[in-house]
Amino acid sequence: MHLLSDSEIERHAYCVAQSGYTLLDQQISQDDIAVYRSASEKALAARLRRNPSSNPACAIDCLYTWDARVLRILENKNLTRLARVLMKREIKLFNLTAQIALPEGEYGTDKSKLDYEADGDFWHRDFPPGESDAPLNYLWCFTCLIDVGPENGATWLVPGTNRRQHYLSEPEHNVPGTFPSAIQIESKAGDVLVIDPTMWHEMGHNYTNDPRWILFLGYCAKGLRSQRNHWQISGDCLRQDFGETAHALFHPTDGHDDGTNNGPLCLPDDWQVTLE
Ligand SMILES: O=C(O)CCC(=O)C(=O)O
Repeated sequence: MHLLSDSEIERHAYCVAQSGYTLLDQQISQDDIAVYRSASEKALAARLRRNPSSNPACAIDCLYTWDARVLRILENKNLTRLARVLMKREIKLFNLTAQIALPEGEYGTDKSKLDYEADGDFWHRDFPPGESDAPLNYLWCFTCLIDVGPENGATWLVPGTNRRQHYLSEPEHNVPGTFPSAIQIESKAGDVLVIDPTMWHEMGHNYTNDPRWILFLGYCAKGLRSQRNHWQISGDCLRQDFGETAHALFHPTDGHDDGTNNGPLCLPDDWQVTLE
């Protein structure tokens, strides 16, 4: 991975602040793509065994439980530097997830035919936009594990909708239809699409026969609640191998009760969660 200069990081941060997104090319090696892909495949197979779903949008939390080597993405200094510049404070892990767009014919139904009140991953903001000059609280990094384009479910974005002063009357979440200025981001395996999750975005349709594989890495500012209690879920065994960065990103010392999502987790059968 090529370490970006401080001015390149500043330039990416500027794009996220102004447009809501940026694209960092070729951030991970072929080896890492293979590791993250195989962990995602294992997680997906287990998910489909337990819960055959008709929803083409499939997110499997805590991907590191399927292969500890997935934690290598946390060592990417370009991503952590960018997150710190945008949040202007210490950061921690929000979630590390296999973010999969299933082929709509094979496993799922056509996304456009889903009930939009169900969780179909239609247009949404993950959080309301903050004040325009406030540092970000959350940052999403989508690492492509396959070339991604309009045919296999590339992410759609509405640039600039992260900026509060730009909205007039707020559209409703998940309502079908599109935004006239929406764009779909094409990227190569190894590229990372970074977005401010307060912007309007949605997963595209996957018209191919293969799943679209993305590794989702979400950061939040320390002091906020992350999506899962990663410290507890990672367990003693995995924690022994944490490098300094993983330790800092998982550590629960900010006194908040992590786990904004208490829904069921898909973990390997023999996984031991350490309750503290
Ligand atoms: O998978 C995608 O393309 C979009 C994911 C998404 O909407 C989200 O993580 O909030």
